[in-house]
Amino acid sequence: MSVDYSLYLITDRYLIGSKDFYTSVRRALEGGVTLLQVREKDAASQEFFDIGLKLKEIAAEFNVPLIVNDRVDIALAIDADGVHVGSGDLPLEVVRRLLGPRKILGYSVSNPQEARYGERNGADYLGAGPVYSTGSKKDASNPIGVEALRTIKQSVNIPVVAIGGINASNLNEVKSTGVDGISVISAILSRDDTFAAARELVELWRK
Ligand code: TZP
Ligand code: MG
Repeated sequence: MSVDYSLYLITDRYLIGSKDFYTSVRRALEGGVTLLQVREKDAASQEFFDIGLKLKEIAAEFNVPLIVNDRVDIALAIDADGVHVGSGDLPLEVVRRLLGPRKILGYSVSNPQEARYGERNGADYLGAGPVYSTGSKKDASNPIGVEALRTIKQSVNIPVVAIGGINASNLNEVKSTGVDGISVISAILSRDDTFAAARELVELWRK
């Protein structure tokens, strides 16, 4: 499956404020989001399943793949397009075995060693960061910066998506590292108009 990583939206239902969660995500997809991840850290299984199923239906209307954060069981239960894991989750090769060869498998990295580990152990793409400081991940490590991002990109042959504090004002700097896309939470979901936010990012990315 060929995947467009250019604008990868990750959900956080707490960032929506008074907006409707599904409407906000739908508007962002209309604005040009190319890949969607359901990441709902403290959701119980039933709630995660319900949110995932609904988002999968919405994403499918736009032909956008849906990736599930951490939870292989939820991904299988809703027949999602893939799973994204980090070093504290199930080992990559185990996730790959559970998912089968055709699903998309993403892995979080913050240095070239982890990137090469991910590439060797079955990841289809890497999420690299946090590039800048972020308020959207409670246990985020220190920002790695754009030069480290460039080094990570150069150390592997699979797609690399930058994550962490990315917005319209630093997108060009991120893009200059050669990465395959940007992954954002707050730059879209904390905005009142998620359509306009996504559109602006996609237009800047394509420039
Ligand atoms: N992983 C590394 S940084 C981050 C995650 C999930 C949060 C990104 O959110 P934002 O709001 O785009 O900085
Ligand atoms: Mg995880």
